[in-house]
Amino acid sequence: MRKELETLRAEALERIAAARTEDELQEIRVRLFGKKGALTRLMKRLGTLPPEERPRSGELVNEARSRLEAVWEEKSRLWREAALAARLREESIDITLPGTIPPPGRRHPLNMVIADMENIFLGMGFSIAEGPEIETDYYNFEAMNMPPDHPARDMQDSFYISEEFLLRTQTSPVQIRSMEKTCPRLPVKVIAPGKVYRNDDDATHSPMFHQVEGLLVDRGVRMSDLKGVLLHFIREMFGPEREIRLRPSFFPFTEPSAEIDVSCMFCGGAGCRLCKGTGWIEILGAGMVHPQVLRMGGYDAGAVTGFAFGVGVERVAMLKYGIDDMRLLFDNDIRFLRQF
Ligand code: 2NL
Repeated sequence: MRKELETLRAEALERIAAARTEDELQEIRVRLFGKKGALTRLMKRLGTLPPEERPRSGELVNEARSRLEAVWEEKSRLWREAALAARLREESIDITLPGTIPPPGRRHPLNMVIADMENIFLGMGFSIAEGPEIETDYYNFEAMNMPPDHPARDMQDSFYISEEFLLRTQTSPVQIRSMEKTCPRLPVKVIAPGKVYRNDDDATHSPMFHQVEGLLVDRGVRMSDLKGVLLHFIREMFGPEREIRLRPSFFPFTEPSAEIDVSCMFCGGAGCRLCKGTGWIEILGAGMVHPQVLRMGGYDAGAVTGFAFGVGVERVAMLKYGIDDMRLLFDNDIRFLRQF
């Protein structure tokens, strides 16, 4: 038996040393130390030896077993370490390399135009007012001199949320709220930029668009003040050569009312495709605040007057940047937006 053990030990050491793959190494483990492995079988045979030989033989088998286990374990450990080292080498990164820098974002052209308008009116002493996009029927229509069933409501086909609430069709409710907040002090001098909503959707209308409205209420405000403020705005926006002209119009919330045209910024007024040969482009609606609207804002319409105007931001952006299709402003195509 001792001879057998010697041979087994020598062979096993050789096989461990010769093993080239993880599979081979695992197979050796099973064949040596497993339940039916060579060493286990020898151990079981100890019982068949004469009693006086058993202790010494047992010792020898155990000794061989721990030696072989140690050798096997050492080889296995070296392999595991080598495999780990290889993986670390492969996966290691150079943390001193510069990172990937995300391309910087930029302002949307509509927000650039809104910012321009804000700066122009801030320069004339106006404040910027904001308010909710979900409004009450009262602030959106009634306070603007459009009582229930007034036909002018049809011009602004609206998105109602309930009997009482709707998406605002203009930013005027913000200005009514400004009057309420400021009253009885003077002046009220605000612009209200923001999103507005109307139920139409085609090549030239989006159900959501942007508007900037302006309001000045004070003692002795006249139509000439409106003209001067809007002329300054237009020239800041479209260049010092621009002229404006006022045409009579109608809004329920202003009296008198006017459409304001700007001299064509493409042909300078000579007539071209953009201004349809007229030399003028419609750009704003405006007028003197209707006495009823002043009263709704808390003011004495006998003591104060005011002017108001509204301008579509999409329209201004299209004219300023020469965009011929409004939908481009809402598609969010980075190739388009990158140009501004
Ligand atoms: C347009 C142009 C306009 C107003 C808006 C306004 C606001 C108050 C009082 C009176 Cl608080 N008016 N805003 C005035 C004239 C025109 O927008 O084409 N709207 C349909």
